[in-house]
Amino acid sequence: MDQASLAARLNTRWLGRAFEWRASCGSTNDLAAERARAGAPTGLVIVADAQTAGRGRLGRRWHSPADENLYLSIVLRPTRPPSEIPPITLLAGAAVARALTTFGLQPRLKWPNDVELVDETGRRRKVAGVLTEMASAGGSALHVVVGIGINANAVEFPPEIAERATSLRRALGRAIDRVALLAALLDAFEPLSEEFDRRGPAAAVEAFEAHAAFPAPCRVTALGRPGEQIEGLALGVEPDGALRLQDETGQIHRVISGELS
Ligand code: BT5
Repeated sequence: MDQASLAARLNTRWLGRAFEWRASCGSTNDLAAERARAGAPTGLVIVADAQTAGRGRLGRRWHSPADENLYLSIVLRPTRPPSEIPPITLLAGAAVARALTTFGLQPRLKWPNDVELVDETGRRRKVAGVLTEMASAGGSALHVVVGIGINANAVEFPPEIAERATSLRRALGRAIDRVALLAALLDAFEPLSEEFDRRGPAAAVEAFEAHAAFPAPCRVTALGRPGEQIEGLALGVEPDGALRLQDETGQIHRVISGELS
């Protein structure tokens, strides 16, 4: 993947116009943070064909085999305060969903950071994930790194995720061009990111909800507290990005960070 072939497909003004490609790296999020600390501009995109230490949330692993899929990180320098940054995860999910829609798919977003496709048996399978990381100082966000992994052409998955993962290739029945996927993603993300800078989290929540299925029965585990679970109905997303959840007694909870199952 090179800058010229990406540039030829991109319709963005600033997103992906600075671009770095690696055959392999540990995690594109780490590389992007390093570039951001060294002064990289907003909109820098780093892509690796393989990651040796691809990460999810809470130190989980992101399965990142070579040459099949898309692993990228975007450096942003948002104008919003640090407290408003977490919903960028919702925004990125919406960008992935919009990009997949251009391939004829009907993605579903699962709060806060999963992109899923429904397979032929009705099972929801994860096709992409988002990991947003931020550096802030003195009440402002210095930079944000938005990491996105999309299973593009993987056909096989390791046993621990085989039941829950899928790829564009599996869903479409044909291999897809990763440059075209990346261009579609960046084209979708740029206007969303501009709207986020103007309107803040509300813009992220609206974009997210357009591809999410609410109300949805679910069980929520508070992040980092595996023993604490609430069962109920996910009703939607609050203006600040928190999940609105109704438990069995009818009480409404705001879940700021957690995981749905
Ligand atoms: C995520 O975390 O879904 C965020 C994934 C972000 C990956 C990108 S790749 C580019 C950039 N550089 C990085 O190092 N990371 C970002 P989380 O919600 O914690 O989900 C992780 C869980 O998803 C794992 O524990 C597995 O169960 C499952 N999983 C791992 N790899 C997967 C894959 N390739 N496809 C589907 N599910 C996977």
